[in-house]
Amino acid sequence: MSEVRFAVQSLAEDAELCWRDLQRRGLERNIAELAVLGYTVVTPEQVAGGEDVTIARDELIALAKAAGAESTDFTTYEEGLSFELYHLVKQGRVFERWLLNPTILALGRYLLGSRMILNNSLGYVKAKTDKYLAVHSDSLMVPDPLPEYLHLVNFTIALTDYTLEGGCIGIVPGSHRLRRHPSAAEERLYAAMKPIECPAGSVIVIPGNTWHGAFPKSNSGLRVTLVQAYSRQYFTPSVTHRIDEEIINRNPPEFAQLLGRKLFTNFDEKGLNLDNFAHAYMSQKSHYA
Ligand SMILES: O=C(O)CCC(=O)C(=O)O
Ligand SMILES: [Fe+2]
Repeated sequence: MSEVRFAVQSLAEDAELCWRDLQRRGLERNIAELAVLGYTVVTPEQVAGGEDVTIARDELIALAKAAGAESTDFTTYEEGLSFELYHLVKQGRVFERWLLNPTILALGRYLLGSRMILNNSLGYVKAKTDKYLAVHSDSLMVPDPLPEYLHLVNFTIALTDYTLEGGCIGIVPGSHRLRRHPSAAEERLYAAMKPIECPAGSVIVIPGNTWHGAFPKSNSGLRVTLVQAYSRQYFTPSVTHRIDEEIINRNPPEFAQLLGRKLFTNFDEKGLNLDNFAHAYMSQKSHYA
């Protein structure tokens, strides 16, 4: 078992580390917006996705078409939700790279702790539609009152420009402070949604307590989105963590951790991995380091 450092011993160091990482990436405005507004938009310059914006966009369109999306006008099981693609992290190197985007990871670790795991790896391809996506919070299965700290955060990577006519996401600013899910009536409160217009390559950070939906899409063309949601390590992921070991092995150790390879839970008759177990006690090991 590795040396255990008690969380309180490394508190000052961890807090400094976290702050320096956020500062180095110019994310001070973003964390202030998260606190006050309940969401933030990270600029393409901060995200630095480069060519991976268009590569991922083209791959998602190709995957959607191959899956027959055109035959349903890019609609899916839920009104207002665009065609959905699942478990992208195992479907191409570009999605592996996005999983490790340093700006996303810095914000994720600040919001969810350094042991966070992947909760979802989704793609959306959206065509013209007159339907809204109902207002909701992504803290599925979490009962009211929602906790003040977050269980999960949705990082919505806009791979095409987000505009109101293009059916962008709408967010209800300040809704995170209510710490509850919308009621059935509030799910239709589209007038309270602020359209989140931003250029391709931006990342919209939507913490699990924040109410959001999406606008109808009146223009032609496709809106393309990669969603990476991360959660704290105790929260059951929506997408499976089963993935070829080859993919785990060709990536840095943080990839394995995001795919749940450092969890102490789900052990068998051989029992605990004590290195991983050391992180289970809140008195031991830090949140950030
Ligand atoms: O991209 C959208 O249209 C909204 C989807 C949504 O609610 C989500 O990703 O949680
Ligand atoms: Fe959502």
